[in-house]
Amino acid sequence: MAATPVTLSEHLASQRAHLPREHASGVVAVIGGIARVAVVIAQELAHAALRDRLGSVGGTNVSGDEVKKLDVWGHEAMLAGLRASGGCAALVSEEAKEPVEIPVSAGASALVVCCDPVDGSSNLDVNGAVGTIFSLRPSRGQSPAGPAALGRGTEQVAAGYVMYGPGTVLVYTIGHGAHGFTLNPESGEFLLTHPEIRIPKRGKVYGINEGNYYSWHAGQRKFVDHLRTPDKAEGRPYSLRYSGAMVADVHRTLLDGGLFMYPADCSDPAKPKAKLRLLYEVAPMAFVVEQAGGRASTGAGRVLELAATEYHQRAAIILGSQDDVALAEEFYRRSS
Ligand code: AFP
Repeated sequence: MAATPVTLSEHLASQRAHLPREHASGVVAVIGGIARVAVVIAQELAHAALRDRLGSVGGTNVSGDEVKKLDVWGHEAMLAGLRASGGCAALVSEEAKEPVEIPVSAGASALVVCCDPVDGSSNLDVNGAVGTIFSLRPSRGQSPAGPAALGRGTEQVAAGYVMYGPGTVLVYTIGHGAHGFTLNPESGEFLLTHPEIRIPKRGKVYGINEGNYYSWHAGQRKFVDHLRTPDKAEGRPYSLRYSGAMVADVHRTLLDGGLFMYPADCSDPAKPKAKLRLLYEVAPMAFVVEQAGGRASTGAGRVLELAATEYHQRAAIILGSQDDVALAEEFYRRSS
């Protein structure tokens, strides 16, 4: 008889001992709350075309991206879920310029959540994969709590993502490995399907928006040229896969190895411009990937050492298999 699958709640309960005591209840409550919201988001995505939820609301968000109806709805759903969890003192969201304070949950043990509720939303209208990315940081009892989100990625207590693809998958870390769960749509429960994820030391696939090739740092261009240059003995060329949704590209990289990269636009070398947001895209994914035995770099150093000074700050990222990311850094060094 097959063993009874472990639910997300059971797994979180079993991980409590690895958490600092003051955050244990908050982390369990908040990740549980995010999982409940993810079930609703998955259902809403499946019905979006039928409920007139596709398309844009006609404006741009603080990062200058076109705002989709589901971005706004996802933000409200996440805020309600975090409020109900009782463990979140403030939400830093892609869809809000300033942190949203939740004073009712404030206190020394409460957490600040940084979240992109519907990441990859330009995929929505073509029925492509999208995701939710989240990061939990201590509020340190600050009031307002939002500013506690600023600081290094190493300060994260937990992080993870939900990928809405053919199946809905939630991956989380509390700094004790990375674990993946698949939603059983019948019961509404996330079940452990990918325990202790370990990213292969080296991969065969890279993911990057190659349309930006001419704006990259010389080291980045030379590295991608290298990955594309055939060398049978070395396992090249690598294959290219790119979905336009960070969650889908990181999830593939986590399971199969290789690289996901979003380097800065270096058209003006004096002012490199990154695209992805540090607090709710780059830092949480770096935490998850490191916990799976991989590496996350800006090209010049470890992503988790970057300190955020603004809520919607951007950062470059090269993440994935240890050896592949180390080689990318080597190409940057040689070209600087
Ligand atoms: P959207 O949420 O605006 O679609 O942006 C998605 C994203 O932040 C990230 O999930 C993707 O990896 C990246 O942007 C895609 O960017 P490009 O369209 O420039 O390749």
